Amino acid sequence: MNSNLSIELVKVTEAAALAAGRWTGKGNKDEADGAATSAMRNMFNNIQMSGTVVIGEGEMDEAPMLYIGEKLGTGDGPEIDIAVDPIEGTSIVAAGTGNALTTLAVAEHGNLLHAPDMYMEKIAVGPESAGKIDIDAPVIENLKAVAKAKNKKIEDLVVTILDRERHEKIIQEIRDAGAKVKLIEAGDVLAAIHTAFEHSGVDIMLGSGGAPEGVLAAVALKSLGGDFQGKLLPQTEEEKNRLKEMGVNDFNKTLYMEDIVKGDDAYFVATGVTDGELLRGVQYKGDMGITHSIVIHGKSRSIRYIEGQYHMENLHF
Ligand code: VTB
Repeated sequence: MNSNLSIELVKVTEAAALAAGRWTGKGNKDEADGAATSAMRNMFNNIQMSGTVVIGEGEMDEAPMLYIGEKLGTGDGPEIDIAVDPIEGTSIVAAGTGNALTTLAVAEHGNLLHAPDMYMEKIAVGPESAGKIDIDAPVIENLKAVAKAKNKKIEDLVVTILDRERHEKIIQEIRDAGAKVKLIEAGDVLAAIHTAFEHSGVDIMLGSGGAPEGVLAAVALKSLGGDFQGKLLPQTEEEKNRLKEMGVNDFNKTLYMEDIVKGDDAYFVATGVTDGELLRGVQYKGDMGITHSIVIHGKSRSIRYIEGQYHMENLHF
């Protein structure tokens, strides 16, 4: 993909963050999500590409914008598949707490898993532990492997996991092994990515979250040299039927990195909405809106941090 695409893509997440940031701390996650989605879609449509949403806000009949299958862009550029999460952590934005993002990933047509909106069991690690994890192994085995790869004691490992009742057993297993648990309220895309950044202090992410979020995290981690494995967890007959329609009959299949994102020509882009450990949130001052973004590109193994300074009156989304 043309590298000029990266700046076009960052404009998309910046616009979504500037729109969503107005809703920070207002207790209204739907308005925040709507504002981000609409800004994202408008900005996408300026890009010279023939894009298709493969992971979006829902099926065509469920979402008016950024639905799965929606065509984006001018239609006369490269064929690109797009995964979007206009706000990763709508509840965070509503509460005004930390680590909410606007995020997207793109890859050449056919290279992203079409993960339906259901749960996925996940394991994510940074580069040192890549190739050493196994989602099918007991928690203790993965902790031992990561501790060895990172030359740490198990007692010093930090494991992030969503703070949910469904994780009670696995949290106990982590604690029984002696490792530290870092509970998060929301946002497992960023939690997974943190494992690739030493300064986050996090070594591994475990537990289940959204399957679409799993694909976004996998794109980033692949480019960062980390590792990610997932398993779809259909909860109902309807979800099982969805998978059958998609040609997935073995629900228990382990999805490795290459099953989730093929090749390396993929971009992961995110802009902070609220302040976080990786990115600052949107700041408004006078007429100005200031954003902080990250662009990660697999092929060039590059990471760019971009600050955007906008005159809000010039933005039309
Ligand atoms: C998951 C997780 C996301 O929402 O989708 C979660 O992947 C919703 O899961 O990062 P629950 O049903 O457990 O609340 C996020 O945390 C935020 O979108």
